[in-house]
Amino acid sequence: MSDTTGNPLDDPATDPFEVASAAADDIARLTGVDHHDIALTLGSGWGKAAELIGETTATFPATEVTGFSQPALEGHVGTLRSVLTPKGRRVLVIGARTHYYEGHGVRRVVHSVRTAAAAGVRTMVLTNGAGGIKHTWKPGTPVLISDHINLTGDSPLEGATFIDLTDLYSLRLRDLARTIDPSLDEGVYCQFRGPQYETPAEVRMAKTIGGHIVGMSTALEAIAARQAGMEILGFSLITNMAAGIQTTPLSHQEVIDAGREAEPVISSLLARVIGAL
Ligand code: 8IG
Repeated sequence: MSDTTGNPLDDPATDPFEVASAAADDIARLTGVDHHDIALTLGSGWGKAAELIGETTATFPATEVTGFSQPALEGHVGTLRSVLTPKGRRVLVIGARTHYYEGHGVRRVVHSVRTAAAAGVRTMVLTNGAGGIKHTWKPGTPVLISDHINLTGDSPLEGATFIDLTDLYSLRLRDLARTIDPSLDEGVYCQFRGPQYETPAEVRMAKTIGGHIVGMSTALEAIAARQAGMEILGFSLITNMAAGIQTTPLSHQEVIDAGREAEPVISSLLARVIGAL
């Protein structure tokens, strides 16, 4: 089943959808909930939303679930939880993102999305911290993702799997989010491989090709979510102006600080949006 890493996803002979199905069984056992309706991946700055969505009925380390990796980064909590909303909907909150730059391959990157799908989820909410290209976006601004440009050169799809990505970030769900906060702006998310931030020239390129947000996650996850037939809502928290847009150098600390400051506001926004789903 698995090679020396102990993760079955690292064995090319393993079917990633079977691993996701085993992971969904683990989640059903650990939560006592055999079907989740919504999944929410928490990126930098969005962590407090989980408490506001509803009542947490189970919390456990992601490492107890088949195929999940240890978190690479402090500030990325490796926890999964099951939350019951006031409307009676079950939300799987994923605080355990595996990033592409970790170098474990795209199967591990999208495993949480495929697991959510196997757990019955139909609505996938993806959040991240990211750099902003629009000058009007100050650090701490939440924005909707309207579309993406995948600059990783990779894909979660294997073989001749031709998948339509029109309306990947559901217009219906973006409109619904704007009924909660009409001031929400939106933009095109460019996924770079990372982990280095962009050069100013790369940010100018992203802007020229139609990008407004630069990040290191989400696009590959959204592709996998679409493959699984889920409806997708994407939010970026602009934690910094992209390189060259601001004059000062980027730092991870700046990202953490902006996230911390914006957290109460964006978490309540996210909770209200999820309440309306
Ligand atoms: I937070 O400026 C965060 N993540 N690629 N560029 C990229 N990813 C990011 C950035 C950024 N800020």
